Amino acid sequence: MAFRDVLNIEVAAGNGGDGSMSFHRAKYMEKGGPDGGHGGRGGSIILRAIEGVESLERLVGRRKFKAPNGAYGEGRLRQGGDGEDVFIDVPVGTTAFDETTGKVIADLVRVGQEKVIARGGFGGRGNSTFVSSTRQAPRFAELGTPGQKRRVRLELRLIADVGLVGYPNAGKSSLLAALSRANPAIADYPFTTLSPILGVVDRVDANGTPVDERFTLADIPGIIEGASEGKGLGLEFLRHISRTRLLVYVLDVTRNPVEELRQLQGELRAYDPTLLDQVSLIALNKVELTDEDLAAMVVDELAEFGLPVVQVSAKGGEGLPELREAIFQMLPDRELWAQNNALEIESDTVREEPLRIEFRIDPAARGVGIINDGQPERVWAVHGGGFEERIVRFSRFMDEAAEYLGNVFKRQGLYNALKRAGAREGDTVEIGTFRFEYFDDEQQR
Ligand SMILES: Nc1nc2c(ncn2[C@@H]2O[C@H](COP(=O)(O)OP(=O)(O)OP(=O)(O)O)[C@@H](O)[C@H]2O)c(=O)[nH]1
Ligand SMILES: [Mg+2]
Repeated sequence: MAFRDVLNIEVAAGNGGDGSMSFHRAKYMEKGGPDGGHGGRGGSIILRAIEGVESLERLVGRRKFKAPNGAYGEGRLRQGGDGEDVFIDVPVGTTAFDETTGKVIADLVRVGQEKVIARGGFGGRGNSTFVSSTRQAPRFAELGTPGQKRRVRLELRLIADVGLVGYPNAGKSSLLAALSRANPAIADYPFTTLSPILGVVDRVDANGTPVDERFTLADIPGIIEGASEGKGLGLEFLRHISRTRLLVYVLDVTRNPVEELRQLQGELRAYDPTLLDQVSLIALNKVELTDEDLAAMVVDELAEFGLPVVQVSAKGGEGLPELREAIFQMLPDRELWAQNNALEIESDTVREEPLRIEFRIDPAARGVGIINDGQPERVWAVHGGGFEERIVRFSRFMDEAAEYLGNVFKRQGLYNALKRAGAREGDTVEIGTFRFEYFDDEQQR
């Protein structure tokens, strides 16, 4: 299966279970107290970062994910069980976008990091909750809320410190192999490398003993002219160097390095101009194939790019310690870089819409519960403030829950707001698909 670093999936969290409307029953007792339990939470869908560069497709395995619903509450105050969360394992370096809004909803940069991408619904409260001094036997319960549903686009970008870029056959994989313990395929034909490969490079002191300092190096398929327009394999893989902190341009000294670098930078710029802002250096490879004077001439010509040039031979080992050391010295600090380059991630918390009251006059003279003598109906439509969400949770028990909801709305200042807006006795209040009569009493102040 081909390496995939982009994958679209659909996720649906579980719904919250409904609260139970139940009354205790016992022998010789006609009707006991309310004993409806709460519904359970719906399961959430959670992305989890695991180690290694793996094809998203193979890891994720499928395209649709559904977490179980929370169970209904039951009589005898039995609470419904929660739906279990569903984990989707993805390689570290995976970013998730909401396909509809385009916003980043998760950016997993550490192994083990988790992020909820679809939140399970809340369970409803059972009728036992709604008992009060004036309401001994509530004949209503709260419904659960729906789980979040989303289309999500996953994108994998390697979390590497340094990226190797260059045309096919320049010797990128050879350099990776020479600098690290990675063992990439190396061959004398273009596009030997088909998917990104990571290696770890240790810093060594003058005696060749490793000191406790290292960077990760990413090798990607060769980039050819037209890559930014989708030619070759390059474009697909450019995203993997978008989060490296340093780029190494690998050039073959025996080809035309100046021209190649110009084209290469052109491709990078066309794909993402910020790639050229990365700290960079040039590894002029295969120098053992040319004489020193010729190599020196090429180095002079490359001066126009204003980048340090290190002459190396991945095959012969020449210049490799210098290249390694140059990278260590130029590599921007990780923490600082992360601070400056963090993605803005959509907040988890659902922001409540502000309360908005709209007035309109309906031609049909149908009041709520009253006949208003053929007069046009005055309607106050309530949006936001969480009122629609709340009323929906009692939709199956509207008549029974009306008084309770009325009190809640009053406490939350809805009637005062309506009054300030100009509502009069007998007007209609509309919340979502529900309508009731506005009732002005002094206590509503
Ligand atoms: N003479 C010489 N040959 C080299 C050197 N480095 C790499 N090569 C050869 O160049 C060819 C291509 O090397 P790779 O490392 O596969 O090149 P690459 O840039 O990874 O190529 P793609 O993966 O196709 O983009 C192979 O035959 C290598 O043996 C070098 O320093 N000197
Ligand atoms: Mg290669």
